[in-house]
Amino acid sequence: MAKLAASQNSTSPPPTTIIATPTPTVSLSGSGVANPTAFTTVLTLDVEGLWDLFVGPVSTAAVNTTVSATPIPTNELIPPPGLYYSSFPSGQQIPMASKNESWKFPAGFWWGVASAAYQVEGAAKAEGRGPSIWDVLLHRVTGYTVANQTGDVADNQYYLYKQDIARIAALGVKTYSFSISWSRVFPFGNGPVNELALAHYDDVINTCIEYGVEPSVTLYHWDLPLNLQNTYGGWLGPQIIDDFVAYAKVVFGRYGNKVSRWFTVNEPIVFCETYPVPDNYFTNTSIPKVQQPYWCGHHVLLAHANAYHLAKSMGINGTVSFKTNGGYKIPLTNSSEDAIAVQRAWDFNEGWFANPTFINGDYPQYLKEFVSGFLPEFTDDEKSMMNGTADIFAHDAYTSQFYMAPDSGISACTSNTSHPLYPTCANTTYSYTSADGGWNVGPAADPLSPWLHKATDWVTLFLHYIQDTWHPSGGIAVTEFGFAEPFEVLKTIKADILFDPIRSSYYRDYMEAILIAISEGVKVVGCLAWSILDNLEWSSGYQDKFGVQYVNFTTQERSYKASFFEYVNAFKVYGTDPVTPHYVSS
Ligand code: GBH
Repeated sequence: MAKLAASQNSTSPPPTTIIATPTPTVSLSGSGVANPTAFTTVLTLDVEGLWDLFVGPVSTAAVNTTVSATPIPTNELIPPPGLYYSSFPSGQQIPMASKNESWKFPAGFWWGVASAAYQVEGAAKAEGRGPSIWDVLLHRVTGYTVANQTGDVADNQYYLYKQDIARIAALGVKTYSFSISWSRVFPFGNGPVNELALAHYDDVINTCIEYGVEPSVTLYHWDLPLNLQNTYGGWLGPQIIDDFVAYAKVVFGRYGNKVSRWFTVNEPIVFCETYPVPDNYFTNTSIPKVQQPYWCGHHVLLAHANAYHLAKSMGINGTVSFKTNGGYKIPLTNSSEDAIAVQRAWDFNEGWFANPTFINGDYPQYLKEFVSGFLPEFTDDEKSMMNGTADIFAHDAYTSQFYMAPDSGISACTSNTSHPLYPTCANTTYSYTSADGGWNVGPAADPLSPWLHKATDWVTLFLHYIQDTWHPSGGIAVTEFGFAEPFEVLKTIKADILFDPIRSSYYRDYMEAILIAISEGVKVVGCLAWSILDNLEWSSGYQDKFGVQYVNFTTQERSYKASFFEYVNAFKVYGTDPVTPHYVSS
C-alpha cells in the first residue's frame, strides 16, 4: 500500500470509495433479480489499488531523487548565427539593419516559458501521486496515442526542476509558468491532502524565486484526478465545483503571495471537448454525448469564478484568470454567410468562456441558442458572481485559420443534428481561396500538429480584436504560443536539431506582431513561449516537439535551441526592463 503523508487534521488518509454506478445498491438474497443493470458494487481502494486496477504498471526513471543544479557552462549561452532579422539585430552578429525605434515592451512586461505537469514531470507514482485520466488514456485506451508513449517519465522534471530553472535563469527568463498536478495534492481529487506533494511544489516555487524567476501557476492543465472521473464524471458533475475550489484553497493557502500569476484552468475549450471520454474505460454517464462539452463548460465557469472569489477573499495579490485558447478567425470571403460562420465560431470557442467572464455573465448568442435546449440558465446571482472574474485576458494563441459556411449553408447544418459540423456549423481551412492564390496561411508545423501553421501575420489584428471585444481591464497576455518544427524528430545530429529555422522565425515574427500591437495601443502585458523544453505532446507522444530546448530522452540532457535565443533577443532589443541572467552558486 502506498504511504501518504496526510494533511494537518488526519494522520492516515481514508481510502477512497469507488461506486460503479450511482443507482441504489440491490441486495441479493439468493433469488434472481429482475434488473441486473441496477446491481452495484462497492470497492474500497487505496492509491496503489487505483493504479493497479485502472492503469497498471508504470515506468520509472533512473534518477528518482531531487538533483541539485550544476552551473550552466558559459559557452552554452552564446547565441547562434542569425537568419534574416531587419528589426531584430541579434546576439553576436553585426546587425545590418537597426532596430525599429517606435517599438517597445513596456516596463513590467512579463515574459517567460511554460509547461504543464503531466507533460514534463514524470515520476508518475512518486510520493503518493494518484492517477489522472491521462494515465488511463495513454496506458489503456487503444488508439489514443500515436506512439504508445506515456507521461510516466517524461522530462523527469519532478526531480530535475532545479536544473531546469537554473537553465532558464541563465538566459535571463523572467517567468516560469508551470502547472500543479491536482492528483499529487489530492490523490483521489478530494479527501486527504498529500503533504509530500505540497512540500515538492514549495521547493519548485522557492527555487524559482531563488533564481530570480517569477513563478506562474496553473491549477488545472487537463490532468483530472481519475477518481473524480469515475465517481461523478469529472467535469460533467456539479460536484467538481466544490472539489476544485477545495483544491484551489489548499494551493492558494500554501503558496499564496509567492506566485505572481495564477491560472485556474488551462484551455477549457479543449478539455471540455475531450468529453465524451472514450467508451468502456471510465464510468458511464447518461448525459448525451453532444451535450457533454457544454455541461463541462458550465461547471468550469462556476468552478473558476468561485476559485477567483476565494483567491480574493484569501488576500491573494497575484492576478487570477483562466487561460483560454484559439486563433484569429479570418473570414474566407466577404460573403454574409461566412461572416455568420465566423461569429458562430467565436461564440462556440473564445466567447463560450470569455463572454460570461468579461461581458455579462452569460453565453454569447449563437452558443446560447444551442445550449438553452438542455443546460440550466445561469441565475442572476450566478451571472453577477461570474462577471468580472479574470484580472487579465490570458489567451493561448498559436495560429489562425480561415472560417466559412458549410457547403450546404449554415441553416442546413443548424437544423441537422447529424451534420458533421453540428452544432458550431462553421467550416475551416488553412488556405486562402484559389482566387487569392490558394496558399496556406503560413508554413505548416510538424504533421503531428496538423492544426498548426505559422500565421503570425494575423496576431496584431487578433490582439486588437480581443481588446475591442472583451475589453480586459488588466490587459491581454499571450499565455502560450509556440511551434512544432516540422520533422524535428527525424533529425539525428544534435547540432542540426538545435538549429530550428521555422520556429525561430515564428518567434521573431510573433514578437514583432506583439510589438506592433503595443505600438498601436493594445494593452499586452505578458507572453509565455510554449514550451520550456521538449515534452510529452499528449497523444502525439515525444514525436512532436514544441520545446525551445531540446531534450535527449535517453540521457535527460537539455540543450538550448536557436529559437530560444531568438525569443530572448526580442526582450534584449525591445524591452524596457533589462534582461538579467541569474546564477545561484550551489
Ligand atoms: C496547447 O494547446 C496546450 O495547452 C499544451 O498542453 C500543448 O502542448 C500545446 O498546445 C501544443 O499542442 O488535433 O485538430 O483536434 C493549444 C491548443 C487545442 C491545439 C487543441 C491543438 C487539437 C486540434 N490546442 N488542438 S486537432
